Amino acid sequence: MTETMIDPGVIAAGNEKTTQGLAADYNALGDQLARRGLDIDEITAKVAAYGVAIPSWGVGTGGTRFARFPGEGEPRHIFDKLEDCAVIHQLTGATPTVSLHIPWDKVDDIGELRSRGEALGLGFDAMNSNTFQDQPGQAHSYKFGSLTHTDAATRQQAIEHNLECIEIGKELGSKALTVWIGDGSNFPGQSNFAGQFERYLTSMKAIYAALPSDWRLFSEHKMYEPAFYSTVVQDWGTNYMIATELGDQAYCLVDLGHHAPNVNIEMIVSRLIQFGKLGGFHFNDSKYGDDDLDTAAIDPYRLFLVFNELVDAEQRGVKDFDPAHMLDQSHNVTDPIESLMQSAMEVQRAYAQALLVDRAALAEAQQANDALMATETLKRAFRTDVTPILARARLDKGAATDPVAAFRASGYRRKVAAERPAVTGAGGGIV
Ligand SMILES: [Mn+2]
Repeated sequence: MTETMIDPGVIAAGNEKTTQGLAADYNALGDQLARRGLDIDEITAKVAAYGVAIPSWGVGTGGTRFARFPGEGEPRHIFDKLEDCAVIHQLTGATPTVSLHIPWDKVDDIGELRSRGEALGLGFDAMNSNTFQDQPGQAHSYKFGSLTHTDAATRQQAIEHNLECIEIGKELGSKALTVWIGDGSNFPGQSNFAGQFERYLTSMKAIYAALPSDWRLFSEHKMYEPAFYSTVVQDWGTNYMIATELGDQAYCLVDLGHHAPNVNIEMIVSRLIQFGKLGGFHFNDSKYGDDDLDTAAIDPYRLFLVFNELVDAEQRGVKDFDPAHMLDQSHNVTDPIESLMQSAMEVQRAYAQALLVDRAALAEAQQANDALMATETLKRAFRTDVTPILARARLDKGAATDPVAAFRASGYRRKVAAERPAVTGAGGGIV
């Protein structure tokens, strides 16, 4: 029996108020989709089965390099974070797993962490290592790099940290390690590009060699920051070279915020699918750069276009196609629980919309070079309001039809604010 963080009575009372309206909206949408040859219940079942992982660091307020303004009742440690993640999953039914970050989430008793996850109905997704900041008592500093550092002992320390992440993950039932490094340079001439990348590959090969046979290794690219002149793993091309160089268990992770403005991310996704190297996603959004804003806050159409590629691959039956889906965003002015719930639902929305694309009509328009009809075919799916499908999927699994309203009605934030004294400097941040 899963331990619930929110009184199921609060959820039931909220759902009760929306049941009638939802039934009417769902039936109307069902009729509309039936005229397009689509079975609404099949789409609802697919959406209900969809899950996106919550990053443990996302439930705390992020902050920028200028300041961090903590919210009330912030989690003090991983056990508090798990409870917040359980709230998100209970209310949305869409986030069954948590992605941990080591050392921020390090505990003495890993077995206790695993059982706590089980009690809350949560599994553990990809492990994330951290060699972009120094930890207290660390022998060698990462100021000038980690896996690519010019000093062999520093590289070895970074490798060993990643091996430790794998060991912890094995005990938790995780099946993947995500490696993102901040290594790069701030001045032209500071680093030898080829030598630095060679050291990266050698270090990553040592990590890859320790990977259990049923695990995947994800390398995550990011254009810039904290290095402001050059970054070692700067784009998907370099990332693809890494995954190819390492072997079959190595894949590329696409963080939507880690590209230059206007880059065609959906096309990158397609390329990686075509060559069997798409490992997974960190979903978020941005106006100018990085992962600072909530998923679909700025460009929901781009998120839809990414999902259009994923559904296309799914429906074509691409072999071994199983990308990991995770959120990774920084919350500075909202309640992180509310933002993460909203974002999980936005990802589900993009998936549902992509399922509505008339693929036969699209293929026909493409074949006939009918650019207008091709693009309108996508727009037609994107413009369809799938809200009743998402709400119905939640209702069917006992989650909330309106998660944010249920969260506010539950008084959870007030309750944890009283229980959790404010902490500073704990594991929030941007990865
Ligand atoms: Mn990321």
